[in-house]
Amino acid sequence: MTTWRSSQTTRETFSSSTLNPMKLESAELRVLELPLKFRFETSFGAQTKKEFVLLTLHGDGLEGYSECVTDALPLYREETNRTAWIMLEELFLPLVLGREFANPEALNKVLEPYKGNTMAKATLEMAFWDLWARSLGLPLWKLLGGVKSEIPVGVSLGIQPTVKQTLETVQKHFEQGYKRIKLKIKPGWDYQVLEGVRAEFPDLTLTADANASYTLADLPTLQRIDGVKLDYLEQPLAFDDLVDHARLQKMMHTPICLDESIMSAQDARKALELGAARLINIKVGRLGGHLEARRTHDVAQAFSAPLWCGGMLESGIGRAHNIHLSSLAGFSKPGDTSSSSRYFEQDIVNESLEAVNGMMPVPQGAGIGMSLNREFLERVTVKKVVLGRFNS
Ligand code: OSB
Ligand code: MG
Repeated sequence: MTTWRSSQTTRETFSSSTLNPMKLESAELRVLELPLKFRFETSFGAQTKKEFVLLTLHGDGLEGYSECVTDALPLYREETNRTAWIMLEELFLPLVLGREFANPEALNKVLEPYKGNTMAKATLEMAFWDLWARSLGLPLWKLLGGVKSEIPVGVSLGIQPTVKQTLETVQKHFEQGYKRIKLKIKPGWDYQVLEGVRAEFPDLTLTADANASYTLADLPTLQRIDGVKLDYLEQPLAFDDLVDHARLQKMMHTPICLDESIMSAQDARKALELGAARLINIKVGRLGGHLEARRTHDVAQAFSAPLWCGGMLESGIGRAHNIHLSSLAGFSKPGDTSSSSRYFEQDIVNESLEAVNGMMPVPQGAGIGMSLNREFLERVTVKKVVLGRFNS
């Protein structure tokens, strides 16, 4: 019987475990379309629905679930729903179906030679973690080495038509107890709105996310933003840049947090070493899965850099994965995984994921602790394929 003395003990025990090899028998890929309750506008575009790929893995009479964080278009990073679907259907799933894996490390070895496509890879790895954790009868957070039973969360608020509307939505979420408010900004919609919110909410933990929409030519604007007392400024410069971020950080007091630029634990190490960022936004779906997310967490901790868990407007499946990961000790700042009911009238899971006073409980059931609402799932499915049932 294993005892849970520390996250390290948990990691070693289960990373090397061959207790429960899992044979992957078949997989189901779906594209789902969920209407959003609000129009979500960022510097790269606006969306009114969440279109995403859902993966179910079957093995040992159990199911494991994950969702891919890609969107229809490559506006955040390069991958899209279609590229992820192709990589999963034509390469990654055929490589693993019919095979047995001792643990997620063994599964990842198969994916490792293939460059990039971290969002597609994460989808497979995350579903495997869920399935494997269910087969062990343990909640995912324990296997990952989590230490918290609830996590602090904030909200990410899209660009509003006016400053007045921004103040209203900030007020509403502030009253709901969210621990941090992040505002999306873009050139032409930045200092004025941030300053307006700061004037009304002098003590609010406020941040801004530019989603890569500035360059060093915008330095005068960025230095004005530096006066708003943001907790941090997220991804001001290009999605693939570290060097200019390091230059910018030298010219600003506000800590820079990188999101898009960090695709691996090595990227985090390089960014922190260069001074391109002082904080990291971890997204398991961007980093290629829980193992790489955990390595990124460990790198940030080694640099004493704060980190937090981002979101991509996930349904209850991806949201639950994010919450389990956020239970690790290094997630010192509030994440973006707010209540599911903020985003969707109806989620695809039966369990609720609701924050109370800015604290989100970590699900305690086996795996991610989520079950699918089958009837609703069918209604929102726009494409479906089953793989491997006859060739394993
Ligand atoms: O940059 O963090 C981001 C949503 C889609 C794409 C990128 C980002 C976001 C968010 C929303 O900020 C976070 C959430 O509420 O899930
Ligand atoms: Mg971001």
